Amino acid sequence: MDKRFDEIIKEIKKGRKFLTVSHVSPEGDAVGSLLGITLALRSLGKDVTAYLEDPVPGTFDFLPGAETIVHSLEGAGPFDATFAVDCGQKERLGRGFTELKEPGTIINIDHHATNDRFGDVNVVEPDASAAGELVYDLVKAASIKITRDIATNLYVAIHTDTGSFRYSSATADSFTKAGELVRAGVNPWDISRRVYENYPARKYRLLGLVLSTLDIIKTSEDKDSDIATLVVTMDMFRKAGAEKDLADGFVNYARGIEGVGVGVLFREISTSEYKVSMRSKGDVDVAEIAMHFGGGGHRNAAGCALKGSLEEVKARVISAIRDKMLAAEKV
Ligand SMILES: [Mn+2]
Repeated sequence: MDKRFDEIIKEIKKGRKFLTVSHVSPEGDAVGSLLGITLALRSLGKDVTAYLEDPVPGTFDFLPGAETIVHSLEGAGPFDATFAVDCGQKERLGRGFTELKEPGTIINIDHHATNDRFGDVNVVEPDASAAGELVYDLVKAASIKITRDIATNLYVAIHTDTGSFRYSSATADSFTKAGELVRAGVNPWDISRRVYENYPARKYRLLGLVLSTLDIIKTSEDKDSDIATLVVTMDMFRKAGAEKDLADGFVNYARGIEGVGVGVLFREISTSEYKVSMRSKGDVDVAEIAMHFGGGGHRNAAGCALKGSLEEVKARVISAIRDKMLAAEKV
C-alpha cells in the first residue's frame, strides 16, 4: 500500500485542480469517503470539484461539504487527477464522469473485491470495511490534519458500511480508526441520531408494504439454509410517496430472520427489470452470484440487475443461491 500512497501523495503535491467522484445511488460510504477526501484536499488549498451523478440521499445531506457536491460536469476540467472512491467499475461513476474528456490521473480507492482496477493508480483493499478506511489511511499518510469535518465524513463512511460495526467486515482496524475519528471531534450519538433516527415517515409506510411480501424458501435441513425474499415495486413507492433510496437497507430485514442464510430484496426499476440486493449470513459468497449476473459487491453483501418478470427473475436468483448453498455444503 505504501508505494501506491507515495504515488498518490506525489499527485496531490504536484496537482492543483482535482475531481472527486463516487458511484451512482450513493450511500454512506460513497458520500462520506467522497467528502472526506474532498475536504482533505481543500484543506491543502487545492481546487476540488466533488461530483455525484445522483442526489445525496436526505439521510446524508448534513455531512460537512455535502452542499458543495455538483451533479453535472458539463464544461468542467481539465483536472490534474481524479479520485474515484468506493466504486468497482468506471461505468458506475455516472454519465458525467464517463463523458469527461480530461480526468487526469485516475486514482481508484476502493474495497470491492469485484473492482476491475480501472484507475492509473489502484488502491483496492477488499479487507477494508469501507472505502472510508482507505481514505483515512491516505489522509494520515499524506500528513493532512483530520479536522472534525473530515472525521465526521469518514466516521459515517465506516459506520454505515459496517452496519454500525456489526458486520463481519468490521475489523480491529475499523474500531481503531473510528476511535481516532471520535477523538478528532465526532459525536457518535449525534451521528446516530441524524443517520438512524431521523427517517421520514414514508420510509416506514414503504417498509410496511415491503414486509408484507416476505417469502421464505427452504433449501435443506442445514443451519441457516433458508432464503428470505422481499419485493418493492414502483407501485409501492407511489403508494408510500417514497423516493427510491428509502428502500436502502430493507434487505437486512430478510437476512435478519432466524434460519435464513441469504436475504434478497427485488426492487422493480422499470417494467420487467429488477435490481437485486443480496445479503448473506455465513459462508455463501453472494458477490460471486452477483458477478454471474453482471453485478458485484462483497462476500456478504452484493447486488445486480436482471431483466424479466418478477417470477422469472426470482426463480433465476433463488436457483443460483440454492446451487451456491449446496456447493458450499459439500466442501
Ligand atoms: Mn463501501
